[in-house]
Amino acid sequence: MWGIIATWTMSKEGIEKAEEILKMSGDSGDAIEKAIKEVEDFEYYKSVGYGGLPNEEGEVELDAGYMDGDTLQIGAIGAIRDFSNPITIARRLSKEKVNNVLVGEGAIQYAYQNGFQRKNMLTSRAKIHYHNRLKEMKELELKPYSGHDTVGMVCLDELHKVVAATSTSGLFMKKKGRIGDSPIVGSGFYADSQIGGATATGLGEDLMKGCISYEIVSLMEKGLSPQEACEEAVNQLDTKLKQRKGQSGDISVVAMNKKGEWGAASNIEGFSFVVANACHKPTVYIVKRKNGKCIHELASQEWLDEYMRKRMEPIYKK
Ligand code: SD4
Repeated sequence: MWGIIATWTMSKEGIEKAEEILKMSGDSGDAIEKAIKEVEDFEYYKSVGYGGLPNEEGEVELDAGYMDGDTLQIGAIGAIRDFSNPITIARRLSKEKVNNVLVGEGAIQYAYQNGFQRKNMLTSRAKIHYHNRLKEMKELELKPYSGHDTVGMVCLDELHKVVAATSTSGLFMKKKGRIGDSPIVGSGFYADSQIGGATATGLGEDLMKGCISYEIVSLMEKGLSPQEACEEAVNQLDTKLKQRKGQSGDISVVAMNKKGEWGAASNIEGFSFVVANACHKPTVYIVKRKNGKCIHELASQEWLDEYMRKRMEPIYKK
């Protein structure tokens, strides 16, 4: 049995690439890296890799994390600039004995010394978004923190290895050096091949308060199904945050257990995810909330076409 689940519709093409590897009995680490690279390289996705939106200072700073559920090795980078595939660097770091999590200049130096591909990740399209946002902020006093979708995936291969990984440009207009949950093990991602894995997307500052990916894996270990674990973890954190500070940021998660069963939950409307396994071709679902429960609605072709049209529509300087 193999399987892979990922946050957001933008993962679909990557999941199709991963499927090719997994159905040939390939390694889950290779499959997840391939899938995430596909998202990182597509310039119209403005929250991951090339084309990602910049920080307050107009620089693209990227975060990524990777965990091998067999060995529990982790690798992560935060606020790296000018390298094309953060996920590949994070995965490489997971093979080191120490120094597994590197940020800023240290991450850049490591990538440079190890021959990773350099690339200016700021596209002209992202520059226009930045320019427009600065203008809107002056005119309307908009909050900078909106417009963000992190790619996070959990993958199981036929040798029963579970891995989890993330890649993101984080929040648009974030402070220089800010990192969210995505490169933080336990918050943005977690994998244990004896149980399963989970990954999160949403407001990193809030996701970290619940160490939500670890929490989901822990709930699965106690016997909950991935769907039950995802819903329980999202609802608990959402309730706790509302009680303690009056509001909760966006919290969306996906998980897969060692049997290939999967789950997805969110405290917002419109969170989409992609899932595939041996009997299920890569399919996009949208999470809807009904009476406190999450249901998964199949995304129609019309919905998918509109998603892509919106991502690729021309933008103009205001
Ligand atoms: C972050 N969690 O940097 C990321 C952003 C994200 O959907 O996932 N957005 O806080």
